[in-house]
Amino acid sequence: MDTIRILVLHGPNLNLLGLREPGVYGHVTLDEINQRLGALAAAEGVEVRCVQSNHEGELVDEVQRAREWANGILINPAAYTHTSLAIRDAIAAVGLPAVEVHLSNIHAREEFRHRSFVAPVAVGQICGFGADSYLLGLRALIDHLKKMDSRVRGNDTP
Ligand code: CA2
Repeated sequence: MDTIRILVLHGPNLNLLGLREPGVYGHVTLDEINQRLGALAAAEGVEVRCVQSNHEGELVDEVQRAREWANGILINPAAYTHTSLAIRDAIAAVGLPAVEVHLSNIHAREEFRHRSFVAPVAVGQICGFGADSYLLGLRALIDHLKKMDSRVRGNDTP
């Protein structure tokens, strides 16, 4: 496989991480998360491009553009997780493997956070591990992409 390229998408308000409400979302900033993802990606020989937007349409645009350059998508849709049919449809339409991540355990929070529009079109969901959810998600996505590639090449080991 050529170099694996992954789009990391952060949804609305995640630019405030570490700066507001540390009791809920921790002290780690979005820049620190992106640096940690970059370090893991470099160690794995993978490229990541990190984008944050507060706008649903921009997130949809990024998902669509990813079709031209990325092999997979790591996404924390934030509040759009629970509302956005548009982001879900974009992920389904581009057909790139996506892993959904959340800092908090959305299933242990308010009922309105339990439903994810994105989860049914994702490879899987990782939540509740704070900033580590992103690193676990990136590892899971890289492993998934490598397994897909080895299946295509027919050198999959049982
Ligand atoms: O736990 C997560 O990662 C969430 O995606 C975070 C979203 C929330 O709506 C989801 O239900 C779960 C909220 C992100 C807001 O981030 C902030 C960061 C600092 C201060 C205020 C908000």
